[in-house]
Amino acid sequence: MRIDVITLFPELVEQVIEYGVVGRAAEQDLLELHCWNPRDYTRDRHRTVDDRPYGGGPGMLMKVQPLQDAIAAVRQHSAEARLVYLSPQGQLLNQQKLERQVALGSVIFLCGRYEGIDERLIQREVDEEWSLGDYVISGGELAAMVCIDAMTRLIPGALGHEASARQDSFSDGLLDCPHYTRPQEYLGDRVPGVLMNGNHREIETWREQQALGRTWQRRPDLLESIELDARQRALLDEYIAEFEKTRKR
Ligand code: 4FN
Repeated sequence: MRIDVITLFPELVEQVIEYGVVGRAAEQDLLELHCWNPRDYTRDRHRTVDDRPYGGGPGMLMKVQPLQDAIAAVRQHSAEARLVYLSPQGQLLNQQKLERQVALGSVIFLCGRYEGIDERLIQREVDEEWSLGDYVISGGELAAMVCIDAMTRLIPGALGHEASARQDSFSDGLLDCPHYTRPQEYLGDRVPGVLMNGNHREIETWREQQALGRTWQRRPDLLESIELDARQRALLDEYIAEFEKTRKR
């Protein structure tokens, strides 16, 4: 899979292939990352990449011509790729959107800086707008790096066998169950007994029930987009009944 990134900070974005899962995927040529700096497409002596907003006001915008030329240059290599602008106006990103994009193949990420880019450029060039969440950040680069990490994990062969199995369990759309490691007793708190008894069927059921219950308690919005089977429904009902009981005491 090829990912192109248009950014004023290519050295920042390229860091993402220096470490961990993404690093190994790049080494194995499962991921090909290319950065394009609009500054390399400027035509003035000062290599200007920002410009003033019409209508006045504080802040600058990204200058149109260098961006336009950088986009044209990427398009020569990735003609068919989707161009995604990372911006707070975008659709909130989730695992499903990332899965779809990986299935489609190559993508070009456009990273904003300053106050963003000219609206006409968005209309002409941008296929999709994605947002990581509702907070102010300084540029789209960290958002692009999150997308690159999350997408790489979905490339077949990028994860080892064990991590791949874990990934599959994430894609059921539920939150994770709680996890425990040594010591068995930490500041007087003991590890749940079920995890110590070696009965793997029972452990699996407990974990699934915890995942369902915690999703119900902390992210009920996630449950609405999942179809629970009868067994899961029963496990969740039992969790809820137990919760209501201990709440009254
Ligand atoms: N951010 C908000 C409202 C208005 C502006 C911002 C903001 C970087 C170029 C965009 C932000 C958030 C999630 C990219 C935020 C994202 C960005 C993202 C982003 C510089 C202009 C800017 C109401 C969300 C707080 C700066 C809300 N996911 N402007 O952050 O690029 O991808």
